[in-house]
Parts: sequence; structure tokens; C-alpha cells
Amino acid sequence: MDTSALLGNLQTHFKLEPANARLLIVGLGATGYSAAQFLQNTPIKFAVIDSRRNPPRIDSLREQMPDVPVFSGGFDQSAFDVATHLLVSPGVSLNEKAIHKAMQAGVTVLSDIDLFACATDKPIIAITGSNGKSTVTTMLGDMGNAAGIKTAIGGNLGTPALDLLQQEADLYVLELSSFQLERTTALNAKAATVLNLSADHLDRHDGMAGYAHEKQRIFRGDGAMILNADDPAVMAMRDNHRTCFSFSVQQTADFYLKCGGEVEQLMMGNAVLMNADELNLEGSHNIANALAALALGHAAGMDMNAMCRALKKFKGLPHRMQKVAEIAGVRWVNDSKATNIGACIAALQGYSRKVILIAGGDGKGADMAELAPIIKDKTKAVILMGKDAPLIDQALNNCVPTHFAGNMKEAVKMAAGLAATGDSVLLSPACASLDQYKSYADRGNKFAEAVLELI
Ligand code: UMA
Ligand code: ADP
Repeated sequence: MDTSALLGNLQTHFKLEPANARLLIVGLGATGYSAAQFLQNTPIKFAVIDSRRNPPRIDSLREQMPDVPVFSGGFDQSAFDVATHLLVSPGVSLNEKAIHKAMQAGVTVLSDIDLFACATDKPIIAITGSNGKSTVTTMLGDMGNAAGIKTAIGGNLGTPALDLLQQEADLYVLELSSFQLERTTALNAKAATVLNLSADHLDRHDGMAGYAHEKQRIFRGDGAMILNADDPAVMAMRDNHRTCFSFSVQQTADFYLKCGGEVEQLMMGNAVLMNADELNLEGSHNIANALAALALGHAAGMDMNAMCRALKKFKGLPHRMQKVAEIAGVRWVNDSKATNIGACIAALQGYSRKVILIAGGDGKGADMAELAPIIKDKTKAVILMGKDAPLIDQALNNCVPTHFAGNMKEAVKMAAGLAATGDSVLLSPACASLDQYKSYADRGNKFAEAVLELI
């Protein structure tokens, strides 16, 4: 798209005219930097502000864009006072005093996703939900490319949306967080989904209702809505005037899992798409993810055979129900990305064999008692570690035996002592990792290393 079309879109959606607009990019992380790089090639005047004294990309910004004003070490009100528009990074709350004040004074807030939507006329598939976003986004990237459509994937997944524009794709697949959606108005995705809703990030949103409201913003516009028939809170978002496709692993839907026969099958209406055991993925939640991806791809016009081919090859993302090893009949699975209760419950639900669960870390204030019923049903022991181990132990209320481990090596050794042939050992912490590890990936790697030492 050329610059004049972009400027036309920005004028329509945000009354942004280069002659008198002063845009302030709030936050100099991946998002802020991508926005600065993008705006540098337009006539729009902008500045950058970050509350951190030394934000991550300040040196490269100063070097590459010496004329762009940069403020750091706090949100200086004077920078906000001269702005007509704020592009606020997802890590910054809209309740920040300076932002709140600016909004009250009539300053328009937008996101990098808005800028992206105004800068392309290529179709966009948009994906949100509490869990499964990265998996479904990656599946769609593979499906699109298998179907011969140049497909680029990014957003919350890692590559900022605006950086994707350098890839000249014919289809963009965006993973979007509630933080990104909360400040996005210009998106009109060809197909969009809310995969599921369970408690997360409630410290930044106005309770569950507020969180659901921000997620629902993904359906702005007139594209197809892909809805999880097994999640009533998602189904409540359905708009009957729009094209809608439902998906389900529990009941008949537009895309669903057919059970009861010799083999379980993924269906579209009466048509068999593939057998469930052709997916190389653990857990019924991943069948839900595959069905959601098929529905999104179908709504975006992808060839069904090509999509199924890509799904059969999809090996899953690291640290999400990833099989590490099978040792003496015990299966070891790394689900370190399960940083909330919903993901841990989904992981356990998929098991028919008995599980020894390794969990714990920073519970982010969630009510761990919600885990007790499924833990009672699926596990024979739980090994707890990290900051909230005592709290989880209390919440489980002796429903199964619990053990405490100081570190991952110790946890794995304990699990090896408890597991018998036919069992699984699952790392699915239901907690963030930052109290003991650099990241969820670091935690998952430490688990895999300790398991492989058992061989
Ligand atoms: N920060 C400040 N002051 C500022 C700006 C940021 O203290 O002025 C802090 C934030 O509070 C946060 C950190 O800096 O702790 C990063 O915030 P950011 O907005 O600069 O983040 P980016 O580097 O732009 O990365 C963001 C997403 N991060 C967040 O939403 C926190 C990335 O998702 C995303 O990949 C990237 O944009 C590209 O789109 C990460 C994430 O953790 C993976 N997302 C959360 C999640 O998945 O649960 C929502
Ligand atoms: P997100 O990007 O939303 O965090 P991921 O695909 O990275 O999602 O998966 C995060 C965690 O959620 C992993 O532990 C994974 O096993 C689990 N998970 C994936 N899909 C689902 C789903 N549909 N429902 C519940 N949990 C899921």
C-alpha cells in the first residue's frame, strides 16, 4: 500500500493529519521500536517516551533516528501535553496517570495493530484467547504456506506486526493479546477467533467481564467469527448477522471431533477431514486448536487438503505438551508454557494414564483450589516447587500426596522415584516461572536436561 492510502486510512480512523499531528510512542520495547521504524518512512511527526531509565532499544533508536525526540526515566507530562495521538505499547497500562489525563483531554489512543491495519489491504487472520494463541497462529502460518499463500505470522507471538510488512506477504496471521486489543479500533480481520476464556492478567483488566470485553474487540469489523462451541463465554460473542463457524471437541459443530467410532475424526459438517491420531500433538485441547485453525483457514479461503497436510506435519511448539523422552515405559512431557490454571487443567484433561505432575512457581494471585478436582482425578502425586508451592499445597487440601522440591533436578529425581511403567510425568506448572527461572523456556529446558540425565 502506498503512503497516501495509509494516510487516508489514518485520517478516516483517527483524524490523524501529518500537517498538525504529533504522535507520541509510549514504550520503547519491540512494539515501540517497530512503530518508530515504520513512522520514519512517513511524513508523520513523532516522539518516543519510556518510563524506564534505560529502555532496551534506546541506543539504536538514537543512532538510527537522531532527529526523533526521546524521553526516558519516567512519563514526563509535558511530552503528553503536546501530543495529539498516543501509540501505547502493550506492556503499558492505559491507567497510567499521564495517559489517563491525555485521554481525558481528548488525545486519541491507538496501537501498533491499528497502524498495521491502516497500512495493509492484505487479508488478516486474528487470533486471541487465554490459551492456544501461539499454537493456532503457527498452525495457520504452516497451513497458509502449504496452500500456496505467502503467509506471515507475528504480533504477540514475537515479531511485532509492523515488522511483518517487510515480508511482502499475501496473508497476515496475528496473535493478539488482551493488552493489544484493548487499544485497537481499526482492525477488520477477514477471520478472527477468541479460542477460549479463563482467568489471566486480571491485575490489568476490570475483572473477568472487563477481560472478556477486551478480547471481544478482535471481532470488530465484518469478517468471519470463529467461535468455541464448548466455551459459553465465547459463544455469547456470536453475532448472527455475520458469517460464523463454530468448533468443538465435545459436540457437533461446524468443525468438530467425532467420537464413538473406531477412530476419532476431525469433521467439517458431514465430511471427514482427517483422523485425530494423525495429529502429532498431545492433549484434546490441541485437537480444539487444530479445529479452530481449520475453521479460520477455511474462512480465509485456504485449500482444505493443503491445510490437513500441514496439520499432519505440525510437531507443536517447544514447551507446550512436548514429549521429552520415554524411559522405562514412563513418558516425560514438558508443558512449561502452562503459566496459568487453564493451561494446566487442559493438559491434565488429555490424559488417560496416571500422571505425576510437577507444578508451582508464581501463581499471580490465582485461586489454586480450582486445580484440585482434576488433580484428584488424573494424578497420583504432585511435586511442588517455587514461590507459591506452600499455597498450592494448601489449596489441594491433601487430595493427592504432595512433595516439595527445591529445584528442577530434585523434582525430576523425585518424579522418577514415584513413576511406574505406564505413567506420565508432566511439567505443567500453572504458574509463571520468573521467581526461579529467566523464562518459561529456561524452566522447560532445565526440565528436559534433568530428564535426559536419567537415561
Ligand atoms: N515497560 C515499562 N515502561 C515503558 C514501557 C514498557 O516499564 O515505558 C515495561 C512493561 O511493563 C513490560 C516491558 O516493559 O514489563 C515490555 O513492555 P512492552 O510494551 O515494551 O513490550 P514489547 O517489547 O513491545 O513486547 C510486546 C509484548 N509484550 C507485552 O505485552 C508485555 C510481546 O508479548 C510481543 O511479543 C511484542 O509486543 C510484539 O508484538 C510478550 C508477552 O509477554 C511475549 N505478552 C503477554 C502474554 O503473552 O501473556 C501479553
Ligand atoms: P498462548 O499463546 O495463548 O499462551 P500457547 O499455544 O503458547 O498459547 O500455549 C500455552 C499453554 O496453554 C501451553 O501450556 C499449552 O499446552 C496450553 N494450551 C494450548 N492450547 C490450549 C487450549 N486450547 N486450551 C487450554 N490450554 C491450551
